[in-house]
Amino acid sequence: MYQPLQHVVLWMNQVLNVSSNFLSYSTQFQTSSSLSNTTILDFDANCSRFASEVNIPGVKLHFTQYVPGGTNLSFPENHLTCGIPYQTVSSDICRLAMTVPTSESSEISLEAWFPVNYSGRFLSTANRGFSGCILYNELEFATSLGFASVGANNGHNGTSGFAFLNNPNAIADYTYRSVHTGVVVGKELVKQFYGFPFHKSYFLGCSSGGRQGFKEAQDFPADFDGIVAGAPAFRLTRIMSWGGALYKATGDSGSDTFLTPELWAVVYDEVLRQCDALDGAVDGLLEDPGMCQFTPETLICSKGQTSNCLTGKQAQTVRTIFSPFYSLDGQLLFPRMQPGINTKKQVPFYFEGVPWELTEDWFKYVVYNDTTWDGRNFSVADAMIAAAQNPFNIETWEGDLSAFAKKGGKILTYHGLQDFVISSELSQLYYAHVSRTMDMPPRELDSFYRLFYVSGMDHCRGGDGASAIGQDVGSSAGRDPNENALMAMVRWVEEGIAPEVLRGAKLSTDGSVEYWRGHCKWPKKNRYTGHGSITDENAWQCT
Ligand SMILES: [Ca+2]
Repeated sequence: MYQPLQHVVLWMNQVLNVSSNFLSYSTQFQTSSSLSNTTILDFDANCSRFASEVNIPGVKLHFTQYVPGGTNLSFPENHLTCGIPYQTVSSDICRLAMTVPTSESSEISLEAWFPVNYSGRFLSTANRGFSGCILYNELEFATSLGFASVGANNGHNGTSGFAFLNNPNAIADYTYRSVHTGVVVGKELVKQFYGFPFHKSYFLGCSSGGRQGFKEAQDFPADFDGIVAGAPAFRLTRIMSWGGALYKATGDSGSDTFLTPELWAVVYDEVLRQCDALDGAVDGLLEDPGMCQFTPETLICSKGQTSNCLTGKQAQTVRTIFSPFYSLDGQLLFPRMQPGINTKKQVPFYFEGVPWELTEDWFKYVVYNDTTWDGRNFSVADAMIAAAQNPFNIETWEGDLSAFAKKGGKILTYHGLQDFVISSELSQLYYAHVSRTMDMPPRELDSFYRLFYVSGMDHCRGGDGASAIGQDVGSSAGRDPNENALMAMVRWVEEGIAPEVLRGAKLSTDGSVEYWRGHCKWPKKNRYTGHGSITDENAWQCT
């Protein structure tokens, strides 16, 4: 057992600037530049020494590395498909890299990044897609805010689903075990490294990571005090099938049902013409896509018209995409793609005339264990087989969050209204499911579970609107809880002040704020009051 050193405690006190009032420590902390050189040297030495002192059964620590703030850290061993070859680290950290077994024949790669300017808070990052990738950018985001953070590789390396082939252990790691194992180990490492335990525990993730956050709330309610989960991939098998269904709707690029990027641009203009003003403001953003019952038939070519218009078959393609996806026996498999995705700027990969890679991977490597399965043959019958299979309950659709709520846990979830990967309607379906399962109306769910829709946000980030809510390293206008979703969660957990709106910034390319907009807490919707500039957040009202 690592023994806390006197100077560790001393610099902890220096960093935290607290003594007896630890729990009331606010969301502010000192930057490492205000620490003395002696403190940094001690931290560096402790980081090096820790490699021989860590003692957790099963954990194989490969190295520890002191990383001074400003270092551009490269990851030569990171799988190329992960797309994170390097990461600038803004604060002084101790980096620990290890493997941890998850069964007799499986393991995760785990990294722990422990900042000098530790706020006393633990945080787990998550993953994306099928990725077996440690999200170093999210570790940087969290450590820059003072969290002692961990990130794991989901039990495999790279973004392909190939690792799942005849390998239930890899699927179990992906579904729940990688994150949970990382949390158990990470929390113990925090205690051994800093010499005293964290006081609150947090989760940050989006997409597959959003699903991992809800999986934790459902199955391991003690793991976190606060969970920030974006665009959660609930109903994962159905997302895979929906991808197959969307491809079948468009057909191959040569088929008469297919729309070119030029035609998708025409469709987007028509969506805005029909629905942009429904929220009171013609600003290129739909605040409430639920009000948009899009009629693509207005785009059918008039006699003699040969461009910028659709055939009847193409209009059917668009109508199918903006309609729910049903099973053979009439059950809802997946909600519609919400209107308002900007298909003028970017045609979603579902519409590109080839089967979506993840759909093919899921059916090849999980559903059928058949590497010859061809996404062009996808049918609704396949969707039903996949949904019934639901390995390790990856659907993450449990509606009872009472264990998590009872211990005081909080969930803040957000979903972009321009999300072209996971329909934003999925989040309100899950919200309604929890509401009915727990017999709680929204005003009671508010005590522990809040959903915010973010207009003009693509999948997890980006988009045309005020989408920088403080969810990742490139989507933050500040550290203040009023401008940062993660710090808003901290304030909710530690001070009991829950966010009524989630403020988002529209960032220009140089990172400056063009305007703010307050995103409403579901089921309220944003509406322009008609008074003041459209880019003035006070000109909008949640009703
Ligand atoms: Ca609008």
